[in-house]
Amino acid sequence: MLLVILGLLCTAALGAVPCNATEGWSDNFDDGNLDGWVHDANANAVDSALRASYSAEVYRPCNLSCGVWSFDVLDIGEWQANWGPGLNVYFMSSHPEGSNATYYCLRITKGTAEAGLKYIYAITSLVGSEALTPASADGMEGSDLRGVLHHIRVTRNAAGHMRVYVNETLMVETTERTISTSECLRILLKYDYAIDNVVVDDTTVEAYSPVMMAVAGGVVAVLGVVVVLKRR
Ligand SMILES: [Ca+2]
Repeated sequence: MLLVILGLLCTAALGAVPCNATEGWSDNFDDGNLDGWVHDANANAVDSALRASYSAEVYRPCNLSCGVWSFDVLDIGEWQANWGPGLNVYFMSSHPEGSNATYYCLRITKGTAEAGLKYIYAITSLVGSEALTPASADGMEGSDLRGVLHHIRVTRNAAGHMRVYVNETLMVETTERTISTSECLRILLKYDYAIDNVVVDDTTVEAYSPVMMAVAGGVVAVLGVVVVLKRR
C-alpha cells in the first residue's frame, strides 16, 4: 500500500502536463523594422524597441496556448507626467478582425500609493461580451516611475494556470480554462512605454508550483524512510 502511495506521489510531483508543439519566435527590434507584425503608421521600431507615436495596436499570428511569453517594458512616462494610460498585452487572443472576440491579457496600469504611484498588474479576460479581471496585484511604488525597466514573463500551463513574473518575482496568478486556443499575440501600446525582446516559447510549464513540488517531495522522502525502516 505504501509503495502505491509512493508511486502516486512521485507521479504527482514529477508529472508535467505537455503543451502542443508551437514554433517559437522572438523579436528584439534591432533590425529597425516591424517585419512580421501587422501594424499601422503609429507603431515604429525606434532605438531598437517597439514604440507608438500616439496609440497603436500591433499583432502577429501566434497560436501558443501554453508556454512562456516574455518581453521587456521600459516606462518612458511621457504621458501626463507619469499618469500613463497603460499597456495591454493580449498574450492569447482571437484575430482582431474576427467575430466572437476572446483573449487573456496582461494589463499594466498605475494607481496612487503612499509613495506617489504604483504599478497595478492584472490578468484580464474577454469571452464574448464579458470582460473580467480574474486576478490583480500591486507592484513597485515610487514618486516617479519613469525610466523603470521591467522584465515580464507570462506562463500558462496545460491546466490553465497563468502566472505573471515581474523581474522574476511572481506578481499575479490565476487559473482560467475558458479559452484554450489563440490566433494572435496583440499589444496595445501608447507612447509612454517601449517594448523590447519579445520571446514566445512553447517550453512546457510545470503543472505544479515549486512549493507543491517541495511538499510532495518531502512526503515522498518521509514515506521512503518509513518503507525502508519497516522492511528491516
Ligand atoms: Ca532591442
